[in-house]
Amino acid sequence: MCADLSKDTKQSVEPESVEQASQPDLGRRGFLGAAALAGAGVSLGLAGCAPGKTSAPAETAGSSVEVKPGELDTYYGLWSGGHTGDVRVLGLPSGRELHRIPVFTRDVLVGWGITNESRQVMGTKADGSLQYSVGDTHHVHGSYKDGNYDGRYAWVNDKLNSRVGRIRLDYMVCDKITKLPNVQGFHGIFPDKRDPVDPAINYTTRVFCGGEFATPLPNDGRDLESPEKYRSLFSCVDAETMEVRWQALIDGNCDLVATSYDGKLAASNQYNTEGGTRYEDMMSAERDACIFFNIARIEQAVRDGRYSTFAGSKVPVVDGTRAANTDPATALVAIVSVPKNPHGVNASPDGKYFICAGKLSPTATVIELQKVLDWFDGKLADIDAAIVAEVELGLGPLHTAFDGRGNAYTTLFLDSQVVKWNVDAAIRHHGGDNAAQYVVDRIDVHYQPGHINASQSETVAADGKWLAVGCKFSKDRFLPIGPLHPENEQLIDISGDKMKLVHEHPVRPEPHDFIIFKRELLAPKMLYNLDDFPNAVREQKDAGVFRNGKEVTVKIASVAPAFEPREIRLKRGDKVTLVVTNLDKIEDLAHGFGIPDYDINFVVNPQQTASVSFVADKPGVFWCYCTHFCHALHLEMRARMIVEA
Ligand code: CUK
Ligand code: CUA
Ligand code: CA
Repeated sequence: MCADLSKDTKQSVEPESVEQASQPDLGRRGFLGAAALAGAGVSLGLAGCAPGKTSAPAETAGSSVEVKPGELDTYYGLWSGGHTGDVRVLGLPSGRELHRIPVFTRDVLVGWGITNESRQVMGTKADGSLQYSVGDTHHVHGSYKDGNYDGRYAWVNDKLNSRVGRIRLDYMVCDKITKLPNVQGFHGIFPDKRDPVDPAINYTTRVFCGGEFATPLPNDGRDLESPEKYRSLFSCVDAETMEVRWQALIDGNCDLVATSYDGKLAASNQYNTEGGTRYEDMMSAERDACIFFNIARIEQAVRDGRYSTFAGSKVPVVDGTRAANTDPATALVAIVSVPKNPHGVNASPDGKYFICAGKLSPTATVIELQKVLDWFDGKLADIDAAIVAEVELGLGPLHTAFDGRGNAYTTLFLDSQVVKWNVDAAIRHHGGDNAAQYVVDRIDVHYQPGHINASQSETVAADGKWLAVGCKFSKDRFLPIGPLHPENEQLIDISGDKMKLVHEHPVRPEPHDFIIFKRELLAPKMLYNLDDFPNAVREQKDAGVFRNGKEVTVKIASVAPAFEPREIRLKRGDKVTLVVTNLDKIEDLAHGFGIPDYDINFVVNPQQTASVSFVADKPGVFWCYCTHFCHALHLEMRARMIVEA
């Protein structure tokens, strides 16, 4: 342990020696082929497993990461849950998980996917069953105003079934889910930060969604064996209505998405400009691209009727393919060349640059926003001249965060490191100033980091305090729990010149991206409002069993520690809708409603109403009970449901 600590100390005190030890010989290793990538990943993985190699404890004693019992965190974090289909809410710097917001998949804790209200948001088929039961969230981003989060909404993607979920941040619940037509592998998502033309609209009105997997369009069984006809779509979703406003047809694919601070551009890195349908084909070209969408021009094209549609969708589709966009005067997109299979595109908080990480290239490419706009305006002849730096960082660069002081922090998946580098110095270096040292610091993380984000990173208020890293492998960092390891989330203090690893915690796989913002930017409501529920049972006297033939409505009011009514008499075969309103007005006084053998359980928060529908197909006595501890007489809080044979 002491040896490990000394290693950590060395890292922060003697940077040169660490640089020497960890700086990859980029000139020699250069670009990685697919085989090299796989090989390097495996060998690094095994090295990480060697006993005694790592496990340096977090420096907790006296460090500012500690949030004492009873104290509150100073930042919120919104984390994608991964293939659990939800969003996690964390407090930072403690890293304590405060909540999980179910979005695309059922959550039996609160009854998401069980109550009628949540099923309506999730979408059901004609037979009443849920449209989808699995999901895969990767990226979550908040709505903006004046370049900072405004606490209204967050959006999250479902890569598996190409859905966008919107979360109302006042109640921290998902209120809308939109399915993107003709899209498979919906991956990157980013809201715009203001309107591209109307300066009065200084807040988010659009959400951009990148389609990662190209398919035949429409994907209905035709063109299966014609990969040259496979295309993908970049979609724009209206932030308020959540309807898809338009889509842009592109060659190759989209991966991640970023937006400019002036609202004019949305960008997506493309790793498969080859249009390959086979693994090797996607890595055959030396360079791929970052595609920039000119939002004002695309929306003008839609207004002018310059679009087509695909069968099964009324959404206007503009032509964003290479061949159709060679003339800058009319182009809807600009395509900047970046090295082999990039991953991640991030907009710097000064509003000037987009940074694409190399993944298969050890580089980051810095693209200047103004130069891309100049190309559209006919002032820059070669779009690739928008690249102002392409610098070597290390092996497997994936995602980049910012501290608001001109530094970028990029994860190096293969090197298991975070590299801190100075963007201006990188630009000078690229411009021929070999003396410009752009790498400021490196730190080992454990292990193979994917996403990274800093407090307030992609806002005008980037504050350079904390950096969180989502490590995809935890290997030996935690007690063994069998074959499926947790992932490792690490927290780095970036307030000083040197990065300092201060905390880590295991997390159930597998989150990807996240945002961290000041707690003042969010003001969650702690009670619901009965007026928001048209079906609310407003008073105890309104409760009861109301029959209309075989259709029965059961209206239940809950006031701790009792339900009203306490007896529900039904006949076998009744079609029942059971509505529960929690009339308690006290914060934190939630009730649950579980019906044995009917596969029903859900939570009703103070002043909330929730309902379920079922057929009373099992005769007998069913003690419906409160499943959420609410009162000393919580166990007695029951209603007897009688189903007559
Ligand atoms: S992707 Cu997961 S590490 Cu889906 Cu954002 Cu890069
Ligand atoms: Cu109500 Cu427990
Ligand atoms: Ca490629």
